[in-house]
Amino acid sequence: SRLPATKTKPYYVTSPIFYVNAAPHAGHLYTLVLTDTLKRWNRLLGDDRATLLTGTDEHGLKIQKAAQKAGVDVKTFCDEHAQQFQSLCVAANIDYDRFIRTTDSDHKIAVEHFWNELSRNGYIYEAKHEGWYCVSDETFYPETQVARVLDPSDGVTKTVSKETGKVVEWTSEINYHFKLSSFQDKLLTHYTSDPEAFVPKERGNSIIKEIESGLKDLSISRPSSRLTWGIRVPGDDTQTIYVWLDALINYITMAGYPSKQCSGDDSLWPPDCQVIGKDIVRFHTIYWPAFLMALNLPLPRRFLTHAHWTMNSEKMSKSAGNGVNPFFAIDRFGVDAIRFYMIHEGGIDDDASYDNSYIARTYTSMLKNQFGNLLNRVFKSTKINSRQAIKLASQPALRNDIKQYIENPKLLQLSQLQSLLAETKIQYELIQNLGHEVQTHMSYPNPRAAIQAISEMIRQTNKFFDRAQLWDRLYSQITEEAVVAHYCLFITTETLRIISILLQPFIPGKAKGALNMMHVSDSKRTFAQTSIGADFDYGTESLLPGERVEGLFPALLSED
Ligand code: ME8
Repeated sequence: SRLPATKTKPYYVTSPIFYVNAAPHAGHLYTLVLTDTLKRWNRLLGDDRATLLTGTDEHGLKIQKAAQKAGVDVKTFCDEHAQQFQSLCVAANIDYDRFIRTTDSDHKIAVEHFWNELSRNGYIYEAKHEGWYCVSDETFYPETQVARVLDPSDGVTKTVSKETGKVVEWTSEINYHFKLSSFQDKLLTHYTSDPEAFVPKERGNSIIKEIESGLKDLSISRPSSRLTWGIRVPGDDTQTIYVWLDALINYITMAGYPSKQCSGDDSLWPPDCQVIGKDIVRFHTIYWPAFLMALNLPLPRRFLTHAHWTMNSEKMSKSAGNGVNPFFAIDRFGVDAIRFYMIHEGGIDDDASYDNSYIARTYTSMLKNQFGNLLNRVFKSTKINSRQAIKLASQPALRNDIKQYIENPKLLQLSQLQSLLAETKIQYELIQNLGHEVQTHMSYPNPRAAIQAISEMIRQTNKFFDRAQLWDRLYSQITEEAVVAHYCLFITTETLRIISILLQPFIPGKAKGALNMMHVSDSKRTFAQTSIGADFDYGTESLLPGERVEGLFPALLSED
């Protein structure tokens, strides 16, 4: 069955697929949350087919050795760890369309086909390969990129990668090579003609330099005697496919490769954005596009590369053993508090230091005290009937009055009302522009700037609302005062409605709670409703005296 014809292909975003050699930590959660926010944002824009792929990277020496060390059969070992990453997606509210595992059978078919095509197009040859192999990084390093260091823990001198500090071992073997060197010029042309490919741009510069300094052919298989855990080279059982070639192909397995067409408007391929950490940029922006070019397949449109979370100035990692357990963090602070913190404070350009007390502070000061309180004051108050203000604003009479006052402020006798109306006008313009501003950041994409713009709006609206002193004015005997106060209240309810719609991709649970609290109908929660006056059918009556309500943002038990 063919998909219905549409003008554009579905938005497609991918996360890296995670190695299953250890349990997930907060750094993995970050990558997932960024990816999820992008997918949800595109759904919000109205792309019902926006798709997110995540999963696990299960083959290779690193996993084979980890399973051996654990004394477990490799597939059982993978099943257990893959399950943990899948559970993390559920706990973190990651709206994935498929959780792919490189041990899935359709992926194996895709990898074998891909290999055969590379070979048919003349890009694979057999040769002796010598070099420093790093199991931890699953990569060969040239002599210039390794160093001898003394390990103080056992007094032994070891050879390590200069880039990652991980131990390497000298390896000499016959294996298959990919003609990466043939793609040097094509890659350079591609990146110079598409400067938007790297986000942030600066991260592209070092890759471009690396390409310019010359690309060597790439070893893409290992003897099956050493590497048993992987996909065999088609037609040569003695060799197993290099784990990075195998892993990268997962992104196109999802698009139905090889049985489905991988170009054109009906195709999921290529990805609109691939989210990756800064440690895996080379694999994704040199090797991967070269493999795709060798098959004349469309290239990923953009790479969002992010920096790392650190603990005590060191990268949070499985091997350093300083990884924050993301399940504990979610349990302790709530999933949306973590998502909010990570997007708000997480490093795209520079590393960010993970800090529990800061999670609590961001949640309490911004979500609970500013956003939550304002929601309560407007929609759960005995003094304010937001429903009535919204109804009034839907009628021409109030709008005509306001229009007159704006055109001729002198009509307002009270000077305080003149200044309140002037401030309301500023608030109107800010909120009317917010959707566009957030969209600009998200299309770059820069989720951090997007959420910070929303936070800034929340801060601004609190100040505006405090100064407005509405509860004294809504019931004023002076008609003009009541009119301005109702309009001002309407602009506040609109602000909260629009902010809550825009927050859905970032903190889906709490944003939904906020929209429910203001009685916004389910069908009016998309980007199309983020302009003032797009919805007049929401709002709440005032509470009865003594009526109590559950807050949307409960206090945290402890704040350290
Ligand atoms: O690299 N802060 O898997 P992986 C932020 N299987 N992000 C972090 C991080 C930290 N402290 N630590 C790790 C792999 N990450 C390969 C990918 S894709 C075809 C294959 C990020 O489990 C890291 O940057 O080691 C990477 O993007 C992701 O977690 C998965 O890391």
